[in-house]
Amino acid sequence: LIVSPEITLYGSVASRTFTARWMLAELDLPYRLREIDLRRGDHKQADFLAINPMGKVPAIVDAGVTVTETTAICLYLADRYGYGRLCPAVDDPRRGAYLRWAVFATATAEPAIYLQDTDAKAASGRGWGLFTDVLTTLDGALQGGPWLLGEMFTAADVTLGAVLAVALFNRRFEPTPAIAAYNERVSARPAYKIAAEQTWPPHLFGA
Ligand SMILES: N[C@@H](CCC(=O)N[C@@H](CS)C(=O)NCC(=O)O)C(=O)O
Repeated sequence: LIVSPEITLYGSVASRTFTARWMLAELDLPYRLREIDLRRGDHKQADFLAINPMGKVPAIVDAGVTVTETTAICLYLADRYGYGRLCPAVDDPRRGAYLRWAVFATATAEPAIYLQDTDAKAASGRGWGLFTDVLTTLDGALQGGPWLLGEMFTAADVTLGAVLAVALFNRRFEPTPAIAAYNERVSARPAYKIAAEQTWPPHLFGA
């Protein structure tokens, strides 16, 4: 079944819209862009709040289906338009690792990297735990490669790759050699480069 996507991406420059754009570019999907200007406050206006009551970008609407949260957007697009690319099939044993790392990227790694809790007692009650545990976990997951599922590049690499790329660009943490090498590999992908240029246009942010 070949479907013709009718995707609208709600996004802004210099934002996590990067992740959605990267995924759309990996799948070579056409989409309409609705620019949500965060400085002007478009994201807190009623028309956008009707799409995402959090008032956050990115969001997509695909033929009437609304998806928010970068990881959900990546998983949705891979399932819907991957046709075997960018995600293992539901009965493939790699599906467990795929879902695990895709969710880990934004539910655990991202808050741990930005908050960097060091108090083990406090961290045990928090969903993201200790930063050092996250670093060890990611380092272990990236020992094989080139991607999280070995030779198969998936949407999980987009969600994790985007979190790591932005955090490393902003020098939020010192990467292990395996994390640094993975970051080099993801940033060399043509779709990553397209999304980076669209999200941080050189005329606004420099090359
Ligand atoms: N958990 C969300 C985070 C989205 C998010 O925080 N987006 C930021 C831009 S990078 C935003 O829209 N901030 C505007 C605001 O919260 O006022 C996701 O993964 O999509």
